[in-house]
Amino acid sequence: MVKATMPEEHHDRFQPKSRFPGALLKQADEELDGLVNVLEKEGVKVFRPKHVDWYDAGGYTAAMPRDGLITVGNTIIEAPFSWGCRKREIDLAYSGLLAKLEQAGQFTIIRAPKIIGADTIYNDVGQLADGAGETKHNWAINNSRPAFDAADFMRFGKVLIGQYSHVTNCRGVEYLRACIPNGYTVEVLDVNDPHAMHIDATILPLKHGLLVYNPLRTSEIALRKHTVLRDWDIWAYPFVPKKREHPPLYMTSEWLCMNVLSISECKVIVEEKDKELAEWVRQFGIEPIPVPFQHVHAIGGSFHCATVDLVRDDIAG
Ligand code: DAV
Repeated sequence: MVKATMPEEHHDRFQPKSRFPGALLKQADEELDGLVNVLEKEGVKVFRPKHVDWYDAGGYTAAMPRDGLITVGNTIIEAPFSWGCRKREIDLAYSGLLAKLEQAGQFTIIRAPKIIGADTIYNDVGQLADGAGETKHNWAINNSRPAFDAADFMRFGKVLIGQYSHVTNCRGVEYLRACIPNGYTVEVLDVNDPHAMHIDATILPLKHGLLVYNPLRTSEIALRKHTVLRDWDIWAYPFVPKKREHPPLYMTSEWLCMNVLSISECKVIVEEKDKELAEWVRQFGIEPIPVPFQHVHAIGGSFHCATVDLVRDDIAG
């Protein structure tokens, strides 16, 4: 899994009981607080996860809720993670909040199914597993049980568009289809990404009717096959993202620059150093809100990964 999805120079970090550097975490915490301030100023109600000592608990982080939870209408679905070290993430950091939302009658929560017996999802990988024939790569997981990360899917009105990846298998897609409320569907995008893990540095819906895609991973032709996107204005990401040394991107590619957070039809939160992107979105009547976030990047994601929206104004159905 690590070899398939992480930048090679950081593979040795991915060991049990391997801490992120303390100074980096401190700065990442400050950046997260800064993001919360900005969101609240913009009128967004923000919940934070419970603090968990992941070193003791034997996990990784709960800083990326986009991977573990997806909201579809009034239903919040917990992802059946494939990574062993992530299986308790929602339980330990988010279950209190989920229980409150459920008790308030606002949401139905579907918790991930328990795995009975040994988890065999990594057994005999390296060749296409049974039932994975429609996918192209030799994924790091087989199809022995449902697995997906929520960040492999995005919702466009009543249609969820997703991808197969090193963490999402065919049974995972079927499981998600079975969980979503009536009237919603799941479609799989044709993505060419041998390192695929999460679709939110591959497609970026900036607002209703306007989508940016990563031209190394997918194409306008592939996107237009999805009826919901037929009339959208579709753009290839217009810049070549710069590689960077510090703070390190332990777990992601430089395409993390696409992992911005649209908070309305006319405002998007972008990393403060991504000045080109910030200027570029203005032509669409979108105001960029620059926020420093490079230390959070090191933990595995940017603004989209580090948040999960529960309720949004319904702009277009
Ligand atoms: O392209 O490195 C970033 C998304 C992480 N949740 C990438 C994927």
